[in-house]
Amino acid sequence: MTTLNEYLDSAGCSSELKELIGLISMQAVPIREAFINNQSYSGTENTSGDRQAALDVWSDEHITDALMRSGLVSEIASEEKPDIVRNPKAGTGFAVVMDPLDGSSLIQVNLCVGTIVGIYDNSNALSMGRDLKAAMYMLYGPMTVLTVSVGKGVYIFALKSGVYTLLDGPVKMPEGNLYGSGALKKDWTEKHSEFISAIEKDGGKLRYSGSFVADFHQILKYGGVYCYPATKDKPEGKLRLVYEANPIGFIAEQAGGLISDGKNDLLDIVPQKPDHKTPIYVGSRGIIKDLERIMK
Ligand code: AHM
Ligand code: MG
Repeated sequence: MTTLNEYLDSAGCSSELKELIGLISMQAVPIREAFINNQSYSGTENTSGDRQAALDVWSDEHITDALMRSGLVSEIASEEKPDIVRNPKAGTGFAVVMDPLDGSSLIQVNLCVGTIVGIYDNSNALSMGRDLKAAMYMLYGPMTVLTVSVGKGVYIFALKSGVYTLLDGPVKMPEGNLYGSGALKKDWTEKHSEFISAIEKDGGKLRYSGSFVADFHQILKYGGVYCYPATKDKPEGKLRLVYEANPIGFIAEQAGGLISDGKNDLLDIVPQKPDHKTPIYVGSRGIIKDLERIMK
């Protein structure tokens, strides 16, 4: 059985990148342990105005602490913090972007949530997604699973007795028929409604949990599309380019899929600010191409 370390060696990762991916992936253990004592809301909001769950705050502080102590990272941009955290002493040039706990409205109902992370090696957390050196997410489902790409395909590992071992990969996203869309239907734009109707006519099967990372994981494996669209009142949508779209988009593209705002490949957009929001459509290549035709 190939371990995560063995895979990263075979993919030609530097020892620093391997150490960083290893360190982040192992934070799944304490985060999982923390679920039981962090079931409430914290009474605070993040910069996007979302209510923060206690586990959002706990995971953010926990991962930030581990990264700062490692001395491996010079910039950390987190969905749960208004400002980028800097460590001028770090000499490696890694910048980490993260959503420490995505899908946090599902914590109290014990549905699948996860941690999304992107790694740049240019000391700049506000880079476009295409410049990512690596992207990964840990899913806290029945198993703890790590999906990772270092720009050489996508691989999935499962955590067993403290070691990540290969479960699947290289993963190729098929042209499947799953779809899920966020936002209230009454607020959808005409073009978005047209796109969803076309999918439904084609035999699309609805799957939407409210956890982007978990919803994306099934699109990665089965194919289809996850959307959080622009709405009539919020043209920029809800989700964030830096913490959510870029790492997931990088993984989607590495698996043969695409990510778009309806018109442009999101991986080519330079973030204007840490909490830059964007409409998101991510999934199978053919469906995203159809979407872009409809949205034109
Ligand atoms: P979070 O990072 O605070 O959890 O917010 C992002 C989440 C996504 O995981 C999910 O797809 C979306 O927000 C769900 O929003 P809604 O409840 O409006 O459908
Ligand atoms: Mg999120």
